[in-house]
Amino acid sequence: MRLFIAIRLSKAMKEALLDLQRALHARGVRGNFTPEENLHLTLAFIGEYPDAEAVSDALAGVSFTPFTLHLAGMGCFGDLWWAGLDRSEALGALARRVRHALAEGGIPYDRKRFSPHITLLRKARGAVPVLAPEPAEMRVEAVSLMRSDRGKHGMLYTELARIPAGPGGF
Ligand code: 2AM
Repeated sequence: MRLFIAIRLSKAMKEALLDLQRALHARGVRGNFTPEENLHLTLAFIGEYPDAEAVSDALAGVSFTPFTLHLAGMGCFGDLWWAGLDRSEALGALARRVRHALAEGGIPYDRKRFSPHITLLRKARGAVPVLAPEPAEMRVEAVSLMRSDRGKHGMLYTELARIPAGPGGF
C-alpha cells in the first residue's frame, strides 16, 4: 500500500484551486492538471507500507486545535506547479506532530523538509504565468490517512482513517 498523510480540502478551497487551473489552461498552459477529487495538502509521505492500522494507531495520539488556512500564491518544483498557503504556525506545528507520531510509531516516511503546497498540475507545458488565486480559506478540522493507487485514468486516493482535531491540542 502506498500511504500518505494529508489535509483534505474544503469545497470552497477546491473551487478557488479549480478557478486557478482554469485560468492557467485559458492562458495556454497544458499538462496533467490534478482533478478536483485529488486536490489535497500532504503533511507526510510514507510510501509503500503494509500496515495501515499501525499508521492510524500512531496518528491517534496527534491532537490539535482547529485552525484556518488561507490560499496564497503559486510556485513550482521543476515542471510541477502548486498553489501555496499563507505562512501558518499551526500548520507547521501539525506537520511536526504528525511526523513525530510516525517516528515514535516506527513508521518510515520521507524526511524531506515540510514544504506546504497543493499540486495544481504536473508535467506543465507552455509558459506558466504566476497568477494570484482568489482569496479562499478553510478550517482544518482533521488529518487523513490516505492510500494512493494507480488507476486507469490517473491516481486514485482513498481515505483510510480520519483523525479529528480535539481538545488538548495547541
Ligand atoms: P506532490 O503533490 O508534490 O507530488 C501523494 O503522492 C502525495 O504525497 C502528493 O501530494 C505528493 O506530493 C506527496 N509526496 C511527498 N513526498 C513524496 C515522495 N517522495 N514521493 C511521492 N509523493 C510524495
